[in-house]
Amino acid sequence: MGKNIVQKILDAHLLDGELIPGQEIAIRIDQTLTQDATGTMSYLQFEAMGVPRVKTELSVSYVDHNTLQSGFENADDHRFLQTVAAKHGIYFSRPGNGICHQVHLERFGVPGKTMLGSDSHTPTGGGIGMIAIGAGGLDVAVAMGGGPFYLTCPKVVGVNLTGQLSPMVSAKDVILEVLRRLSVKGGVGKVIEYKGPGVATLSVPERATITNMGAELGATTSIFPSDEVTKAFLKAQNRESAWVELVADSDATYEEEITIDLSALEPMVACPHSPDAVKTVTEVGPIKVDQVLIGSCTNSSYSDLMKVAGILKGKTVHPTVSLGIAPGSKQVFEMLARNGALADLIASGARILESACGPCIGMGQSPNSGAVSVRTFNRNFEGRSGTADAKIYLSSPEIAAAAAITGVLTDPRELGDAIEVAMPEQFLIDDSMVLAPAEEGADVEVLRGPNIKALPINEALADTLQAPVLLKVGDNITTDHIMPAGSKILPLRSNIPAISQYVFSGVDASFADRAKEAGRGIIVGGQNYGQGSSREHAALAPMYLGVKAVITQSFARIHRANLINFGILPLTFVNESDLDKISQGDELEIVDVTTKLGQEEALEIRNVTTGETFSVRPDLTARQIAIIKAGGLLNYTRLNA
Ligand code: MIC
Ligand code: SF4
Repeated sequence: MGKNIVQKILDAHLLDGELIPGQEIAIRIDQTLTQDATGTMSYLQFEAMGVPRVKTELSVSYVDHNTLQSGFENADDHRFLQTVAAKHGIYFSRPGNGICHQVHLERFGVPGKTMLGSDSHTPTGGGIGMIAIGAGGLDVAVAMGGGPFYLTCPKVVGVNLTGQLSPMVSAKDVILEVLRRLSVKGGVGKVIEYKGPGVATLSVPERATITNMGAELGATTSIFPSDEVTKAFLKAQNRESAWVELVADSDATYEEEITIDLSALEPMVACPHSPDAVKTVTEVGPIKVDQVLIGSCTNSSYSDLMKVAGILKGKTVHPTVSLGIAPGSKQVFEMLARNGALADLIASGARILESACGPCIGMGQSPNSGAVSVRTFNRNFEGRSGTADAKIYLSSPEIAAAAAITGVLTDPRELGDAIEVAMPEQFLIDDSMVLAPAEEGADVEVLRGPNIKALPINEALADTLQAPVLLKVGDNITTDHIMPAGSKILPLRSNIPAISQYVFSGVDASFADRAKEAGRGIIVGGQNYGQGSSREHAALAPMYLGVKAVITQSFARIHRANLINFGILPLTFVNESDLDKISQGDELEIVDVTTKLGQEEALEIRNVTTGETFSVRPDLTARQIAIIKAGGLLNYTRLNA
């Protein structure tokens, strides 16, 4: 029987299990990437494993999230990352070189390979035909040490692309259409594989925009074929030898299929506060815009910014709009500078920002109170911008540039002639900001500033779990709710005692104090708990505060895996309505939990406060049960070493 691309790559990397959707499989990981905000923990964990050199084909450590350096903390983190990379065989992409996903696509991505990244937008690599998956830093550390990556074998959704995008309609509109149809949890347990005649009409950076934001579907990853377009992109990056052809067999099958006619798409935006609240620009109408931000790992490629420059050329930013532009990489930035497009951007009044994540993760450029901000980014969760009541719309670069000039949300087709940008035949290649590791790691001293604190280690699971419900929340709680980012909190990513003070701080300011006082606790939530980022701090910091279990109606993939990695029990209600049987403050009890895990499909929980009982499902594999019992993956790895 014919295979789709996902089956081909997984098959070639399969170490354990069978490719049957829903079953746990283990795969070999060829490449890893980390970024600074998750990387410090990941490398501390890697060090704790005692492996001298990474065992992957390629591992890269990027610094892109936290480059404000408003205190010594970030700079200390960067120095730690640089030295730890040199010691253990990891390439180091210096701050200034660009956003991890953009740089990786340009300089390192290889079709047909697997990649694990400690960032949820790692699937950007699917644009070049990789199986690129976002995971917690600990999973990435294990992969660097040569260990397998365990995942639930996904279903494969075939997205058949037909037709061709109309002028001023872009790749962003394609992924917004997918989000509109499937929703932020529509991709859970699935990989989205793009196919059909429309694929050949999309460039690699356009494909990467689509696979990047596939993360917002909750999908395991997304992937495009590797074809002549991929080959031309790699050739233009002087990397033609990395190309292999990768297409689905003609009789390949898919668990689900949908068709998108590219010709029928219109300019769209995701409205506040969810990436799937998608409407056409016409439907939303000409609302007043206060801020426009262009960049992020979704939309900061050379062609994206050339289109923006084309639209802004000879125009002035509207007097009531603040326009910020962050090129995705040094390559993009330098090419714009050399060809004059940067001058057009500057002349228009754009505020040029560093090649980094910046405002996407709340590091600067928070908009004014109540602002409408149009951004080419991938997430518009409430508060993520740093301004609690700001309203963020996610759009293509074309829409963003149009709004910057007119001051209102504008269909870019109204601006007149479309801007066409051809893919360059040759990108500007200069890898001087990527440092190769030392030949002899033993000679390298790892430099740790005072911001690098020891890893907290969990205790083994107790036989009876009795704890108070510290917090009860609703649906679609994001990791930004659980462990916020932003310029005050991000510098504390390598300091768990300090950062844990901010757990749920935007939801309930007294959470951390309450947890510390109780010494242990349970969190209760609704659907899709933990959606969004891969940050394991959203599990690690609650663990530090004594959280033992999270009970919800459903979980997002990466967060659930992170909970297990840190020894927190992820439980789902057998009857979803039992959520109503719990109030914040209730004392819950599970007796003989260590014995029952693995023996019984459902566990009984007694609400000690009300006397009621209800059932929950752990849905854990034997390996995951062993990890939880040990108090997390690090303890488990040590026990089994
Ligand atoms: C994000 O977009 O939320 C981040 C910041 O890139 C995170 C990683 C992190 O929190 O460090 C992600 O998406 O995984
Ligand atoms: Fe950086 Fe934003 Fe992309 Fe996350 S989503 S990697 S913060 S640019």
